[in-house]
Amino acid sequence: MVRIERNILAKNDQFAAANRTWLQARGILALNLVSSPGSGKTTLLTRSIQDLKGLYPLAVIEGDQQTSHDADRIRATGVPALQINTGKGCHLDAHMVGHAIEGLNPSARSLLFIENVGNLVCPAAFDLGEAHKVAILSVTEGDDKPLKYPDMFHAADLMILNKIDLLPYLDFDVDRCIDYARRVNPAIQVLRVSARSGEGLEGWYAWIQERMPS
Ligand SMILES: Nc1nc2c(ncn2[C@@H]2O[C@H](COP(=O)(O)OP(=O)(O)OP(=O)(O)O)[C@@H](O)[C@H]2O)c(=O)[nH]1
Ligand SMILES: [Mg+2]
Repeated sequence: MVRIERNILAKNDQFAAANRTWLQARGILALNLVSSPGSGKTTLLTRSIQDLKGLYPLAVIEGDQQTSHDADRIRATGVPALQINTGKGCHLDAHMVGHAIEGLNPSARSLLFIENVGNLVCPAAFDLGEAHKVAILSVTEGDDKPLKYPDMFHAADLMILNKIDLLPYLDFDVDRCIDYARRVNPAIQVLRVSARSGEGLEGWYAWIQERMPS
């Protein structure tokens, strides 16, 4: 079993390297959004698209086991989106994403968002060729998640704490959560946002702007 897993990941890494080379050659910033189901990835994306679409060309790859609900939500903003249905699969892999990139053909110097399947486990292991994994954790999920699912927070360069508008109704301890995240990944950056109210989103946009190829 260990050997099969190694073979699958090695194959995935080859496809991921090809995706990364293609994206970097065109100055495209690809961000892989990972989280448990319902943390607010699509809500954050639709809001970000509205605020950023005057600044950069944008495109979105949506991963879900079933339905095209999320791609439909993105297309309603006027930005091209391609839905990948993974069926029984619990994550996107680099081969699927390579085909999606071919289909979308994002323009040079654009921002490409990849919304992974909602799952805090499997997507951590699969490089898609992105520049960064961004972990979204909503405050309704509990502050101990970085310790319970360390691979995901170890793999991410940024943790976005979403739904902070709900903090007054919860016992979520923001400082404790950040401490747990830094225990598994001392370098992780943290932003506190509400995709609903827009609070904190300027920090997210600045984080993106700093990473856009010039
Ligand atoms: N109060 C509040 N609700 C939010 C916020 N962001 C998202 N939601 C709500 O959370 C629910 C799930 O949001 P989605 O954006 O669909 O979450 P998702 O991570 O894309 O979900 P999957 O794609 O199924 O994994 C929706 O009812 C959103 O309206 C927020 O900042 N505050
Ligand atoms: Mg979604």
